[in-house]
Amino acid sequence: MSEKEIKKAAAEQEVSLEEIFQQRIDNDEKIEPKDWMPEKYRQMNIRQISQHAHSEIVGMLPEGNWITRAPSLLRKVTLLAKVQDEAGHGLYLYSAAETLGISRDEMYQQMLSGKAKYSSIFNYPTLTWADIGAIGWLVDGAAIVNQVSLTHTSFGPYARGMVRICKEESFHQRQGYQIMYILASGTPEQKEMAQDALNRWWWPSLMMFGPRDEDSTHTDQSMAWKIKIKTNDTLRQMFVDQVVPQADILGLSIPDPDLKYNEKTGHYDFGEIDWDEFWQVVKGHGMCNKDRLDAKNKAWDEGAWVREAAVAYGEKQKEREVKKAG
Ligand code: BYC
Repeated sequence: MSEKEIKKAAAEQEVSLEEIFQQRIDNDEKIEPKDWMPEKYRQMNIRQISQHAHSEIVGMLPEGNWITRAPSLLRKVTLLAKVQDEAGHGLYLYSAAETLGISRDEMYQQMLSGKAKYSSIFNYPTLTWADIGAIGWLVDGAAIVNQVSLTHTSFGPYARGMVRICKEESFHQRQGYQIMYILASGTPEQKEMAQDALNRWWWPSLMMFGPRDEDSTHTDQSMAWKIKIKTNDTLRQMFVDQVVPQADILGLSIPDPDLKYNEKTGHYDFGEIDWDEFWQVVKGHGMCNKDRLDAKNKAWDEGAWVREAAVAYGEKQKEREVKKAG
């Protein structure tokens, strides 16, 4: 609904533009880039989509770290494909955010300067091959829970991007789970490696869903505008309920003494997350925050000649076309 159309509808119904916009959201209509939207809706989408894009791009680093050390050619090819998929996800997401009127350069600079956030999970190191299994199983598993719900988000380009991303994440989750399965059913040392990776990645994976609902800044407005479809705590619980039986199949134990199935609620109760650690990581003081930003800045600086060459090539092509049309 363009500005002209929404103004007409608002005048006819004698309500504000915001009310018509809310009616559209309540009717599950998708909001498209050229539609009228409240400025805050635009900004909230830019924030979430660009942070999501940065997470995909920064998320390539801990896994990329293992491409040269994958234990077989098959594992190497699979990991390479996965890491490449993450780059693709970042690109779809930057494109979706660009339709809201911000340039990719601006978003990217916000990430490189540390102004924009990316998921806390990527500030933890990948110490062993089992970490690649744990990331696929838990991190991509958590991402799927969140992103399946986001396929119903109200902003059209974001919702459509999520459909494809979820399909690819599903392959990522399976490759991770398969790595864990092989290790967990291998030698005692391999099983120990898998358990160690689960011990280190469990709590950070739960933190991916963000602060508790009562501490979340954006949830209320985000839910009202259907930018978010489910709250942080609801998604976190869905993830725990999904993963506990998977850990049982692996014969691994989840590092939480308070984890227990609750007959009354039909869900697993779980222990308290270390919120101090979460906020430390979010504020830039995690184990790898500095390394990640240094690596992205280095790649940006060293890639300057590629960008310059691409622009020069584009200009040459254009000149040639003009001459041809001539
Ligand atoms: N890490 O009001 P809240 C992937 C921030 S990629 C860092 O609840 P919101 C993958 C939050 O930004 C996974 N910061 O926020 C890639 C806010 O700060 P600002 C990425 C966090 O937005 C490669 C403040 O805390 N997925 O899976 O309503 C390989 C208050 O929070 C985090 C997405 O981005 C965090 N974990 O809810 C493998 C999904 N949590 O912005 C896998 C899309 C919160 O006011 N995003 N903060 O300065 C979302 O669904 C939501 O943005 C969140 C947070 C649930 C993450």
